[in-house]
Amino acid sequence: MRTQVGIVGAGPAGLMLARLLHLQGIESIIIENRNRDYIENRIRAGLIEHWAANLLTDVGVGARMQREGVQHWGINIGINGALHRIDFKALVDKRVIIYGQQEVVKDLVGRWLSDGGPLLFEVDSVTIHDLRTQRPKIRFTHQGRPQEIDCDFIAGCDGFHGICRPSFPEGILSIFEREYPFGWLGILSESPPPDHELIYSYTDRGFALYTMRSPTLARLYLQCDHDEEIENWPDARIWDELHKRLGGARTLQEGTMLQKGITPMRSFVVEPMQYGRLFLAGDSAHIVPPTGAKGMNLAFADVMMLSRALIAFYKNKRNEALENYSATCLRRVWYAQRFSWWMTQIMHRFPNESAFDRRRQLSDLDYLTSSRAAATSLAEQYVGLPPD
Ligand code: FAS
Ligand code: PHB
Repeated sequence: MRTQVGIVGAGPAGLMLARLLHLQGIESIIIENRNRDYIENRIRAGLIEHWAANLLTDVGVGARMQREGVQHWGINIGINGALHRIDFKALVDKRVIIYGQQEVVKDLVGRWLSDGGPLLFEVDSVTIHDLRTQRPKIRFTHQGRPQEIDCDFIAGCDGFHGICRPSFPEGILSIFEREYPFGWLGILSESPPPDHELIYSYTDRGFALYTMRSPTLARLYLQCDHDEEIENWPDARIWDELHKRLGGARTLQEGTMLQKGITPMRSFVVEPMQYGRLFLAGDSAHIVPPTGAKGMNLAFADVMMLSRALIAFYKNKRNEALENYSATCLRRVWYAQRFSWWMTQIMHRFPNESAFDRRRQLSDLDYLTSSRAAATSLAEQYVGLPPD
């Protein structure tokens, strides 16, 4: 097969890139190693930044999000049961939208296939080649037959566990990472969330996040040990801890648990994000702890930059934006890394914290919830800065 851009991975990054290029008449082929049902039902992020929500609408896949998504003009910070609202409307006049990542993926896949876009599901043994030539290649098997995509560029949108990042030759990549001494136990429950907006709750017992997918579908997270086993958390224990970490601020209704799982917490960045004609975007190049809700939004920002660079190449034969892709993306990536690290360290209990750390953290939370300047800084970063 021959195309202009070969895209490995049908997550938010790969699907949005294909859409942005399609709108400019640039061809691409997407290959995905899972089946359609799996990627359209994989529970992950749920919060869309202001500019990213506008982007989904601008590229013509935002109608269902507008109908079924929930606009939020603020969040609540809980400190041992005392709630403090951060008013996005008053501080930055922007909103975020709560709409499941799997719904975004469903909308992007639906539009791509209805436009006749090539997307091969359940591919296997994917390898990439000739990255430093003008005609890189993607080799894989599909329905048991060996296949090859001959293209001008490869977009590595295959996530943290993909094959594109590991395809960089030895010694090219610098890795920056930080593991956190805790994880998140997340549940999806058929019950109303305790508040119509998110509650980030700091308590002496540890962090909890009360978010939702709809007014009747709660998405609830608990800070747990990083090596915790889900078997140690029967539903009753999860509910008991969720009640306790709400600290009486709101009433929490229990419901049927549809899904529960534990996510490790890490910060991870590789530099550079390109090698020859291979360009990484999204989780294949960087991971943020979900406390700042930046994961999916950062993937969209990367492919905004990459699509602009590819459009400049194909439309105006300009190479600069492609050459500067990595540097351009990494400035924003490190902004998101800094914010996500900061939200994580201000909201969680750390196992080896000193008494001084404890007091300093409580004073941090006090300053955040009583200073307009601090709240504005949080609001500006949380709703997301549009990709420049
Ligand atoms: P993705 O991982 O979404 O997509 C990569 C795609 O490539 C996948 O479909 C994968 O199947 C495919 N692929 C992998 N290897 C391949 C190969 N060799 N060949 C072909 N295809 C291949 N963010 C939040 O903000 N809030 C959250 O609550 C949150 N929860 C998360 C929970 C989990 C368990 C995980 C892993 C992430 C979570 N995130 C969350 C972050 C998440 O939203 C990511 O940032 C987002 O999915 C990144 O999108 P992509 O870069 O497109 O990668
Ligand atoms: C979610 O709704 O899943 C969500 C929201 C905000 C976060 C993390 C997860 O910070």
